[in-house]
This record gives sequence, C-alpha cells and structure tokens, in this order.
Amino acid sequence: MNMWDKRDDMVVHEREPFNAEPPRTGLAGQLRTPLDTFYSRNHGPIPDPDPDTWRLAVDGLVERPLDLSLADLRERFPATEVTATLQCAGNRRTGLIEVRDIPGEAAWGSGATSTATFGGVRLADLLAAAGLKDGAAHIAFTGMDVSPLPDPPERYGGSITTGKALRPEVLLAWSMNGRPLPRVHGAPLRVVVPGWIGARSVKWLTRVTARAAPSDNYFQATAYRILPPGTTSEQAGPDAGISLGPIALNCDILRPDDGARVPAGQTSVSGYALAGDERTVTRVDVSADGGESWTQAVLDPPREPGLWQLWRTVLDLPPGEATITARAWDSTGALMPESPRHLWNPKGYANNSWARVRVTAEG
Ligand code: MTE
Ligand code: MO
Repeated sequence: MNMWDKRDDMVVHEREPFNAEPPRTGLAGQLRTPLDTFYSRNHGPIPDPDPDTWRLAVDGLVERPLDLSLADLRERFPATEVTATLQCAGNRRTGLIEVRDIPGEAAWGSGATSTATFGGVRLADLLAAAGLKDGAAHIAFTGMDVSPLPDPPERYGGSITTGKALRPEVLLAWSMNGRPLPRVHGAPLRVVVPGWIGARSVKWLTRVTARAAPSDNYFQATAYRILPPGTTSEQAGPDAGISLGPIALNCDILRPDDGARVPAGQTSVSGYALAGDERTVTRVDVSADGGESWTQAVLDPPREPGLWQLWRTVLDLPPGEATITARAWDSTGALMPESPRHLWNPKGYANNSWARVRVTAEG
C-alpha cells in the first residue's frame, strides 16, 4: 500500500496534490473497483474535515435554507445506494497527446475511471426539503479544498442542471463499497453524479446552492471545457468553449494490457463500455485486424444510468504483433469516432476514439 491506501502499482501522476490511476488490468473483469484501486483526481491539498463539526449548507434560490450535520442527514432523509462509474474528462488523454502535445496536463491513460457502490441520500430529497424557487435552473456544489490553480486560489466547485440534480441516481454519499467514504475520496460527504464527467462529483462537500446560472467556480466556468484549438484557459477566459457535462460514449480494452505477450490462438479480450447520462451501450465490436473485420462482443445489459457495462469476447490471434481495436455503439445509434486526430483539444478532454492495445501473440 502506498499513499492514501492505494495499491503499489498505481501510476502516480502527481504526489501533491495526489493524482493516480490503476493499471488497466486492475479494473478488468469486475463490476466494482476495489477501494485501493479506484483512481484519485485532486486539484489541491486533501482536507481533513472533522465529521463532528462538519455542516452542509443548502442555500440560494430555495424557500427554506438548510444547515445540516451528518446526523441530521441520516435522520431526515432515507438512505440509499447507487452503483456508478466515475470517469475523469482527462481519461485516455495519452491518445490525444500522441496526436499533439498537451503541455500542463498530466498524461492520464485508461485508468482515470472506476466504479463503486456509493451509499448516502438522494440530492433530490434534500432539494425537496429546501423547496426550489422558480428560476433555480442549476445546482452548484462547493468543496472544502482550496486549489492553487485559479488566480486567486479558490475552493473546488462546479454545478449540474436542476434536471439532472433531481434524478434518483444523483447522491450525496458517505459510503463507498460498503465502507465509510475514504478521506481521499471526499469524506465525510461527496456528490456522485453518474453519467456526468467526474469533475462534477464534488468531494468534501460543504455547500449546495440553487442558482439561475451555472456555477462561476473556476472548475465550471474556465476549466473542463473543450476549447477551440490554439487557445488556453487563461487566454480564452471564463465561458469560452464547450462546458462538459454528460460523458461521451466510450469504451476500453482492459485485458490484455497494452504491450502484453499472449499465447497465439484463442485469446480472451475484455473491457468496459460506458454511455453517458440516460443513454445505454447497445453493442461493442472488437477487431484484431485494424477494423477490416469485427467480432461482436458479449455485452452486459445496462443496469443503472452512468454505470459501465462489461463486455468480453474471444479472438483468434495468429503469431506475431497485433493491434486489438474495440468500439461501442449507444442506444441512439451513435458510434465512437475512429481517430483521436479529430478530437484533439487544447486541454485534452473527452478522448472517446476507438480503443486500441498492441499485443504480441507467441506460439
Ligand atoms: N472535488 C473536490 N472537492 N476537489 C477536486 O479536486 N476533483 C474532481 C472530482 N471532485 C475534485 C473533486 C475530478 S476532476 C474528478 S475526476 C473526481 O472528483 C475524481 O474522484 P475520485 O478522486 O474520488 O476518483
Ligand atoms: Mo476529472
């Protein structure tokens, strides 16, 4: 175990603040990711709140502002569980960096995504108790951690639309895989927004604010945007580019690992596919010949919004080098784009091009 009780083979992009992803095989073959394997993405020093004095404020465009302790939350609202996949907008950035360099952003591979069962209360129940006023179109979240990235430094925050906030899968969570929420994952309470980019699942939550407009927090207004080529966040300023919310349809190969040696002949290939928000994955195709021919993988049915669907198939690999490719289709008939070339953007977000691993088949 290393820092923050993560497994020793985590790829650590940064120690301070802590940013680390598991190897892709750590995610393979299981619906839920063990806590020691779940990726960790932070923009500032990890706070250490005292759960006994911690409070949650619900304010803004509400009839009855709330000020709640953890005990109040547990007493006043029914507890529930949701199994959800978190995915960072920077997941698979390495594929974009191969197209063109992305200075200033970490080279996240395939592991900036993980799945857990979160326990807590529905955000919708809290908002019902507070009573949303007319015009409350966005729900903003504020964490405790102060990020040095904006100038001046700012607490981490973000927002989602009220439409999403009222959906039953959106939680304020205090547990993860049946254990108390670990400090590094936002204890004592975090937001979980299944099907939206991980950035909106604000950790160390202290404040929920109903607003007419999206949050003006740096991480909503400036970062986590698809900027036009040739610009930076600083040049572009707030509100430039496309603000990311729902996750783009994506899939990845988790086994075999990139660069693995496998026996020639019948080879098992498996991975996940994820459709954002209220869409589902309907088909995953896998190819061993660069897309000349495709095998349809066996795909788990959709279970909950924003929860990945695992898939598996067997390919016949001749001896030698091979590239295995996977692509997913969603319930609207959309297919992932083939190449990262057309997806490249200055901050390196939302790479959902066809998944590829290179293997050597020996035999
Ligand atoms: N919440 C706070 N308070 N501070 C952060 O830095 N990072 C966000 C989100 N919530 C962040 C945060 C990002 S970008 C992602 S991808 C997810 O948390 C990662 O959640 P995890 O670290 O539990 O995997
Ligand atoms: Mo993220």
